[in-house]
Amino acid sequence: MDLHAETQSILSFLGALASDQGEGLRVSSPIDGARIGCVLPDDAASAARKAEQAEPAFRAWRSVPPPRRGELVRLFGEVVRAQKEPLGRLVSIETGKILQEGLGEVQEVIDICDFALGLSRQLHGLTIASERPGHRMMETWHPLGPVAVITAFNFPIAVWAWNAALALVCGDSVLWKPSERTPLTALAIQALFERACSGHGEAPAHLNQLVLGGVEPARALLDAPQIRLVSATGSTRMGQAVAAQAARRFQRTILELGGNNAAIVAPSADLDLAQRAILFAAVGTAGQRCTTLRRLIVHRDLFAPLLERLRGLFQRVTVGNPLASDTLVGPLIGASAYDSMQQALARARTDAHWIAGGERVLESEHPQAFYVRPALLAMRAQTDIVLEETFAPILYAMPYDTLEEAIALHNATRYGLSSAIFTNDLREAELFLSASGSDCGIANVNIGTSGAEIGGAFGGEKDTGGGRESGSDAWKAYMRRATNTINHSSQLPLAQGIRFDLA
Ligand code: UN1
Repeated sequence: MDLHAETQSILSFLGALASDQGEGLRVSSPIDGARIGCVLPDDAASAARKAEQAEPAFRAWRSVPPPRRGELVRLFGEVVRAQKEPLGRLVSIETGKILQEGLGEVQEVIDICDFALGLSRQLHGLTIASERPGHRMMETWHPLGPVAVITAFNFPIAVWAWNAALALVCGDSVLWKPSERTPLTALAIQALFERACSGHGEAPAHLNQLVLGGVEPARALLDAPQIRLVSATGSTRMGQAVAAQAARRFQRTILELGGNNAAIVAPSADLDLAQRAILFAAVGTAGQRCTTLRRLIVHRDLFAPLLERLRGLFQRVTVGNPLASDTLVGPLIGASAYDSMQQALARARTDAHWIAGGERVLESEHPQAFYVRPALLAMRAQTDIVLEETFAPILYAMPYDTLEEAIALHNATRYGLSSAIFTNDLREAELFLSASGSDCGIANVNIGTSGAEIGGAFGGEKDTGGGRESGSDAWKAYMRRATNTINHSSQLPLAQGIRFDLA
């Protein structure tokens, strides 16, 4: 079966009808570049209309008790669980990530639904000691309003789910603008969500709406007065535009932007473990995760032997059709990703001792697709190109002599998403995790930079945008906090001891 036929049959099996409308936004698979569907994009007017519809949906949903809201997320998680296989395949076809990772992404959706279900009974506020006799203080968390979620091609459903599962149990309605490259998985998810809604009974119409297309409908969404929170994943440039636009209405933002993640390999590291972790983090998803490992800072004594090992692994890794079970690296998302990779490699050439890999493969078989062998570069120093994020499988390696120097190199980028140290030395590990260690939102020991679990707060500092999604207390961004003071006495003492008595 060709990819168009397979895509359409998965979509109709999942209940997403009319997913090839013949005109509008053309969707192609990075596997072979061929068309797999066509969807009608929203324009500014239809995006604004959907934002208006999100308001009554919010008003109805906010009065449904949180555990009942959790029940909807549970039902949705069940539907997704039952369709893990076809959904995972669809993710693979539309993004080019290998099937294992497509299935992993669906699992991430299921996991966050489980998390959000539990959370729906734990939207806890505080009680606070009052300075006044006969008074009590407390915090109450209330639903916030319609939430706009803008997601990127590389995690076409998981990142929406991190946001939507939380927003829904918090009592918000959701408007989802997926990447222009991955509207089909979004249509499939929307169909499954509608199915869960119809089994629930209290879910209002327009609780989660899709807004398809590019910059125009996204801008219109941000302009809509109904939107109270914008959660956006993508480039730092996009995040700056979103933040500036949102600031005009004081809309909250959760920004999950670029990363230039590094790992330090210290002298006591378990190299067998480290090399496996490094390989997955650097070449998994063809280097197209925001958590991808892009810089390796290796103790000088290990530099040559570790790089030799990695060079062998990079050479051996199977690049090809992401649906084949032995493939570890699928295609890049498209021509511009390939061009950026080649430009970065050309710029890095003069700064490198040597470069292995980086070349295009399978070009004659798939002239419209962009498969590359992951590139490993032994650098003379951490030069300008190393400090840039290139969304492709390029790993730059630099030697270091002291851990202080390694941490300085590590923190020298404008980004601050994910980081790791490989060491069996407790002092080194703790220093890396301390206030004077990694400056990232995620800091790991003896695992790679990618593949975070949903239970932790996900996001990073500096030009990564500062947002936190997914686990821990990230839910608080999707609610508004009210501080309540209750006087249960018959006196009226004022705070700060102020006296304000009529003579
Ligand atoms: C992303 O690349 O935008 O930690 C998200 C990870 C995944 C999520 C990545 N769980 O690599």
